[in-house]
Amino acid sequence: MTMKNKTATFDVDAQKGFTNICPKELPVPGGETLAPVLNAMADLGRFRVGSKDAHGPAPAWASADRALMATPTGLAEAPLYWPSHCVVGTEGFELLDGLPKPQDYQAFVFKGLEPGLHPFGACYHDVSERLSTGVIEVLKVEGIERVIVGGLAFDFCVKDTAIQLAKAGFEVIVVREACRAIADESAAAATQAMLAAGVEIVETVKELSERN
Ligand code: VGL
Repeated sequence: MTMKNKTATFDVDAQKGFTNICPKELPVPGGETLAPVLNAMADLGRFRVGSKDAHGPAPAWASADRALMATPTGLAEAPLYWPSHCVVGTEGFELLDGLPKPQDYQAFVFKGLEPGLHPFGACYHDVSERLSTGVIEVLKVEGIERVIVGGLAFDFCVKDTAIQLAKAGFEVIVVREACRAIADESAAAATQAMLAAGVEIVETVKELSERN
């Protein structure tokens, strides 16, 4: 098998709720621009995986007070306050225009529906990483060894998904131009955490495509 045959790509939470299209949710600067680069990234793999934040209307962690954003809730399984975002059935729940529909991916994860659980990584439904979403198992059954990751946001859901995949034994590469971050400070911390977990970070799809 060629390496491409053993490679999956993962579009993490590439949703309108993380863009300026939905300014009352969690707009990540530049988030709305990612569809073309995620589509180019997908050409590097055989198996394309996506995830969505799929929240209900009134979860325990939601606060309209933006001053509370990313501050602790005291809840172990929903640790930080966020403005309500990616509510099932709203525009913020939709994938970015230009991406495939969820049903056109090879595997797709919906996470965060349970009101008391706000996971970041797409591999587990819970923060304590006990309840698998099944995506690690699917990738293993498919013979995938390497996962290339992009999406929103670099400093939260992309970071945790990449680290979970690395812990599960995959070679993980995050493509920086295929991600946008909520804030510079958390992006710097996320970079350090991913490197410490053995995740590789490259700048562009092009440099990866020229590698093999
Ligand atoms: C995310 C903050 C809150 C993300 C989700 O997808 O990175 N960040 N919920």
